[in-house]
Amino acid sequence: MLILLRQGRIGKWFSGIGQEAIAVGSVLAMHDDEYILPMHRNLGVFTTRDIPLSRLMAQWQGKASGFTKGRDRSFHFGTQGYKIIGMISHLGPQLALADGIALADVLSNRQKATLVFTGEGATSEGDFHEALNIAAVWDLPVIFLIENNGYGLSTPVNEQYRCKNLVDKAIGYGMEGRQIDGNNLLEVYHTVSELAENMRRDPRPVLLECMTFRMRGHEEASGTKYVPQHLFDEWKEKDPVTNLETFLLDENVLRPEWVPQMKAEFNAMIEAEIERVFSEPDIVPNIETELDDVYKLHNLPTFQPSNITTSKRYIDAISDGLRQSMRKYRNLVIMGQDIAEYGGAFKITQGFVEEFGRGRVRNTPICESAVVGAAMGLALNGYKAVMEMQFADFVSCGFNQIVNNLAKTYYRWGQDVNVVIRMPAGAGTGAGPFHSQSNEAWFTKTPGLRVVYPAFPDDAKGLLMAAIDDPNPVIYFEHKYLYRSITGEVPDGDYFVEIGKAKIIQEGNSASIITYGLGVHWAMEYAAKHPDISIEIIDLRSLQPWDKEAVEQSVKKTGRVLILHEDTLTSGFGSEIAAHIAEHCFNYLDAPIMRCASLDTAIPMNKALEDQFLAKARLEEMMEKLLGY
Ligand SMILES: Cc1ncc(C[n+]2csc(CCOP(=O)(O)OP(=O)(O)O)c2C)c(N)n1
Ligand SMILES: [Mg+2]
Repeated sequence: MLILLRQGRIGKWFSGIGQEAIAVGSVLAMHDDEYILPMHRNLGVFTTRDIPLSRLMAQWQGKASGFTKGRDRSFHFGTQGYKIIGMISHLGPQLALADGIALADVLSNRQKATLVFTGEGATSEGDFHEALNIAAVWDLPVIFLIENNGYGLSTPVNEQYRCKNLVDKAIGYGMEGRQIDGNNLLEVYHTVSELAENMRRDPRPVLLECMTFRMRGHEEASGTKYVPQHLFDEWKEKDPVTNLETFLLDENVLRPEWVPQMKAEFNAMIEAEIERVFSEPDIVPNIETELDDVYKLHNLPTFQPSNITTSKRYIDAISDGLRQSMRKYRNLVIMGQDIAEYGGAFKITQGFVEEFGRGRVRNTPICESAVVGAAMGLALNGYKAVMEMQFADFVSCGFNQIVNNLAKTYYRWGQDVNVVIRMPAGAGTGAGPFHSQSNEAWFTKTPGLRVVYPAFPDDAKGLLMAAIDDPNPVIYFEHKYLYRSITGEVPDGDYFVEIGKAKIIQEGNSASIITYGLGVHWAMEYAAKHPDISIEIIDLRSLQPWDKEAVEQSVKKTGRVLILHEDTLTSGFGSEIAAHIAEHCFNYLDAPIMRCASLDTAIPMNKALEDQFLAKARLEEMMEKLLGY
């Protein structure tokens, strides 16, 4: 790779020179069907799992025969065939995926261990803490392997952490820790073998700190000026490859004359594989292919909605959808804070532990990021996962895992991630800035996520069951104010509502109100108060994808449109709808497109302030403007 770099034939390269024994030794110690989650310096993981060099090279060069159709770089890919789950750039998020993978193994009694890598630098990320803590609390068979190579880019360990040894942190998590010589292949191999063997029978996590040194720059372009020369001199003596070679020669395992011959054979093989890739034609960009690969195609199961319906509150319909899904999919796990015996902050999972057990109904520590990560890990290893955010506001603590891992994985390497995040959202209860936000627009912006927002009990059940059935990640909004304030008939048994389809709540000719969530009920209240005006109300139900056709049809019929939502005005989802209508229905409009949204402030607690903040306060006035134009 260094030669190719000098020749200008490849781009960035993160060298693992000096650290080879860790990746190679640890992967050799794992069973072939156990998952490995490597980092950017771990070429040895991929070669030890026998991925053909040509395929790796194609991945690095962004060729079609790589693993990501040219969409992601170097080691940023996963492959179920080789049981390797690659990283995203953010480093730390890898660690929690291992938790979920291991959890799936434990729940299915598979007696497997999972190995995940991190550099010592990335141990400073909160992800490290959250992932180790969950693994400890849940007794997950994960080997958290730290490659301590002395530097994180230019930052030496004394500027990274203050403890003497990173392995000491194991004590704080209540797990076993080991520190070993990472430059000794046999020591790495034997340690990991012993640990994995033990953990398969007696599931629990271990922190393994492998001491090593980075003999090159962070990546080749970043140089090594910040590393004192004496460190290179000292560690050169401990080079894992030359030391292994000497050891094997001393032990008469290798004969001296074999060495040049073996090296020549490898060189020839490497060159042949590389040349094959360089002669592969480049990818020809095609917009359709790219857009088609953002979501996995999915058809709802065929089902006959039951004729028997039961009158249910919105909250009970959510509970019903969740319970029905738990019965239907034996591989569904739900996780969240206080959701087990306590039944969740809103009691949606009350009685679930009794029916489904603590394995599938899991209380979590307060660590949103790692729980989203674990949900993804479960999905990578054959499960479905639903995570309950205690309040939608707290999703900010799991944001990275959602927008970078859940959302992008299918596009990046074709792996679907069947995760639903339940989001108790919205205002009306005087709960203030951190318990009442409408944050759907944080997610509608991110390709790869589906976003749904039911306004009625039947849709709440149908969209939840559809979300759980769908292999794509779904952000499921549920409005807290609606929980106990509305009731409706809900079909018993399986019930699915297609994601992406709006519903006409009432037909009309004078104006359209396009809305969703609590806004639907504001619009209905307005229409009931003005029976003389012929209002059409469209409940979008889904925001990503959203039903453009239903909106266009309505606007073409009425010629006047108000977009109403509880979220704040600027860059709220209404902006997207308004832009679409302007572009596609301009000729049909008899008045400017209007938006009625909440004030561009944080949401205040005081009831009078909250009322003033909410879009509803301006609905009468906006409608008057629209109709009078
Ligand atoms: C969240 C995040 N912050 C910063 C970076 C930039 N970055 C990439 S690798 C790296 C150093 C990582 O150091 P370490 O974890 O010790 O791994 P090493 O490179 O030494 O193998 C940094 C700062 C990043 N990729 N992600
Ligand atoms: Mg490092």
